Formats: sequence, structure tokens, C-alpha cells
Amino acid sequence: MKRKVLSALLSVAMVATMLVGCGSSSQPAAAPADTAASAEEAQAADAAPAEEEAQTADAAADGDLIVVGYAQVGAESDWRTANTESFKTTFTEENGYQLIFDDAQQKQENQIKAIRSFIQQEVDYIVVAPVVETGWETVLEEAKEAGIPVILSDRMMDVSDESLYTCWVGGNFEKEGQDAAKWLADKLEADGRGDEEINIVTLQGTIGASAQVGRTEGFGSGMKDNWNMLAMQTGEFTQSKGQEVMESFLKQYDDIDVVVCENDNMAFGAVDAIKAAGKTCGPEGDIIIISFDAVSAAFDSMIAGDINASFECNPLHGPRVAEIIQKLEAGEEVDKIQYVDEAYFDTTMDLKKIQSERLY
Ligand code: GYE
Repeated sequence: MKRKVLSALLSVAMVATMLVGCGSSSQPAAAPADTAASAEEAQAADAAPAEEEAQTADAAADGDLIVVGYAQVGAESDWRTANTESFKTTFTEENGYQLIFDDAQQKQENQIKAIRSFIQQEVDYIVVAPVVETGWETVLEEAKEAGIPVILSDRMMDVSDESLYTCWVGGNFEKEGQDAAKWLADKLEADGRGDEEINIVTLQGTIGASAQVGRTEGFGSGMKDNWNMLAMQTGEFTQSKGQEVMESFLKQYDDIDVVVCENDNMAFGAVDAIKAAGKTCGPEGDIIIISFDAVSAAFDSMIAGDINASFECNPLHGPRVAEIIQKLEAGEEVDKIQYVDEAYFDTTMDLKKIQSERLY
């Protein structure tokens, strides 16, 4: 563990200073160089698989692995599963890391507990995909006090003091919402329905999550005068809750034209509810389904003719966060806010081909 090595070096230096009297200052800057060397070793290990195990064991024994605590949201969706997988396959011992993974089951209090436990374990870096945007100041202060950098990934935090985290990497949720509204306007126009009254319902994500806030606001900003948002309710980003909320929307409104689902899994639930109610959806059906994430199962659903379009949100943040950590280890600057480029997919495209080339 780098922090322990560092504090051991500091204690040795302090004792030495005390023995020789005052004057010389300690040089703890040696520690990051050690870690950079271990990262190179890890890369070399990648290149020479035969030596890999021995080197990893050495790194572990020397305490040279970079210890990363990841406070993950939960396991609520396909997107989340792909995101967890991305971290678990990136932050391996072979790559020079020890990953401490925590699944907060979509509860902020669990994430706060996880962060506190990472601080107690003196990890080198804390990575958080915050369930919601607000309420993080106290625990981030504690991490700062302990000198542990906090990297945000996926969802954002809304904190008064931005120096409480090192940087953030993720999708541009507001843009995704804007793109979805623009896609709908273009589609309605192309279908000759540009001037028609259009009734929309939205299955929102976890309220207060930046993925929910951004998508709701982004879509809202693209609403046309002849579009009515009949209702918006959270489906907690899960298929079962999405289905439940859609069932209740269908009971309340018999003239829904469009369902905006703030992730693919809620869209799968919505499709089930619509079919169970004897209605049709998708490109050949009565109700247009717009979704977000573009996970592989959403391609299946579009190919099956159930969902019209899915706006991509890339979950493969493991390598991106690793790159940030390597830069920090090398003493380099990192960009505070790092957006990932994203596209969208709809049933006018060659979805089978596109799906076969995607990683999630
Ligand atoms: O859209 C959803 C997941 O924060 C971008 O969280 C992420 C969202 C994603 O549960 O499927």
C-alpha cells in the first residue's frame, strides 16, 4: 500500500532528522516514483505473461499495488453490470491494482459507509459513482483530511467546494436528453405528425441522480408547444419498477403517444406493460418508445421492433479511471470534467451489424 510505504518513509526520515538534529528536510517524493515503477512493472508483466504471476506476487508482497476503493451504485441495470465488469477487469493485480469493490444497493447511506471504510483502510484512491448528486460534503471532507484523492465516475456530485474531488468522467446526460427530444421532433415531422398533439409520459431514473436530472432537463428543454408531458414518475432505473409505473400510467391515460424511459431496463419493463395491456409499441406500433444507455439488450429490443431508439451512455469507465490514476501517479494534471462521446441508435440503422461490433 503506497500510503503505508509513504508513512513508513516519513517516520524513518523523521527519526533520522531527530538523530542528526534539525536542518535537513525529508524527501517523501521518492514514494510516487516507486509506484510509477510498479506500474511499469505491471505493464511489463502484461507483455511477458510467463513472469506475470511472480511479478504480481512480488508487487503484492512489496505492497506496491495501488489500492482503489470503488463505491458503486448497485446492480440495478445492464448498464451498471457492464460498468462493474469494466472496473473489475481493469483494476486487477496483473495491472498493478487491488480493487475494493462495494455495491451500495442504490442507497446513498451505504455509499457513505463504504467511503468511510475505504478511508479507514487507507486506500490510495477512492472512486465514487454517486447515487444522487447532493449530500456528500462531510464524507468528502473526511477523505480530504485523510489525503485520499476522490475520483467521480458516471454520475456527478453537486458540491459547494469543487476541490473536494479530483475530477469526474462520465456521459453528458443533459445532451442525451436534448438529443432524444430532437430525434422525436424529427421523427414526428418525418411521419407527418409535426403539428399533432403528442402525449408523453416519462419513466424517470432515481430522483436526484445526475443521470435522471440531466435526461429529464435535457428532454424538457426540447419539448415542443404541441407536446404534453402527461406524467413523470421514477422507475428507479429498474425493469420491475419501470413495468409497475408504466402499468399505472396505462390505467390513468388511454392516449399515450410516447414513453421516454430514462434507461433501457425501464424501457424493457414498459414494453412488457404495454403488451400486457393489449397495446402496441415500437416502429410498427402505436406508442413510440425512447430509451437511454444502448446496452446490447436494447439492440435486441429494437431489432425485435419493441423500442424505437436508444441514446447511448457509455459504461466502460474502468480504463478511463485507470488512465486518470496513472496520470496522478506520474504527477500530471488531469482535466476536472471529462465527457465521453456518445451516439444514438434507432430502427432505421443496421442494428445487427452495429451490435456485433459493440462491447456492451
Ligand atoms: O443510465 C442506468 C443506470 O448513471 C448513467 O444508471 C448511469 C445510469 C444508467 O442504472 O441504466
